[in-house]
Amino acid sequence: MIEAFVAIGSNLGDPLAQARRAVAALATLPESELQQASSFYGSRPMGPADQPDYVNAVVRLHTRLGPLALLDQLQRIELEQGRVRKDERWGPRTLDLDLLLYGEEHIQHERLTVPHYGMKEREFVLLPLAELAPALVLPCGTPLTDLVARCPRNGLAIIAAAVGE
Ligand code: A4P
Ligand code: MG
Repeated sequence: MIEAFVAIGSNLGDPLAQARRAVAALATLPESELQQASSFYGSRPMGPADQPDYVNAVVRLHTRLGPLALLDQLQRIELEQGRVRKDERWGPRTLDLDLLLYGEEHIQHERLTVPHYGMKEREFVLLPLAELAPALVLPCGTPLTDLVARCPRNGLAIIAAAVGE
């Protein structure tokens, strides 16, 4: 089994419910076991400010799926749960599932970059990840604690307990 970490992000409709549904869906992935889910965090939007705050979380999986098969599964969940119909047209995506880490692997594929390109600077990824794996060392050799120490919090706050707690 490979240990993988997946980031969840949502900022539309009922983002907390959306994020909880995502954890439930990730618990049913084939050839995989959900090990742990972080608390749910409220976060200010990175990028354009004229959008609602996000709910973010991270989960730890053990999986036998290859990285692209896992990405396929994440994108299937995004499609099944992340899009809502508004006035008979597809609304904006409400769920983002990013593969942060896949074991120790560095992956450069047209569909997949692992470690995820933005994870080292994003408080809404680093803090939930540190909750699950405080002693984690990234494949590049950087301890997660170093990244957390230098990352501004931008108002990040726990808004709900982890699933199962
Ligand atoms: N792709 C490549 N590598 C990966 C990976 N490691 N995991 C490709 C997942 N996908 C990966 O993704 C576009 C393509 O990236 C996919 O087709 C896949 O093959 P997408 O999810 O369709 O597009 P996106 O999410 O709009 O783009 P991107 O660049 O992933 O956006 P970000 O960087 O994720 O930003 N603010 C807060 N507070 N919290 C958030 O969660 N999220 C975003 C989205 C902006 N601001 C935010 C948050
Ligand atoms: Mg994304």
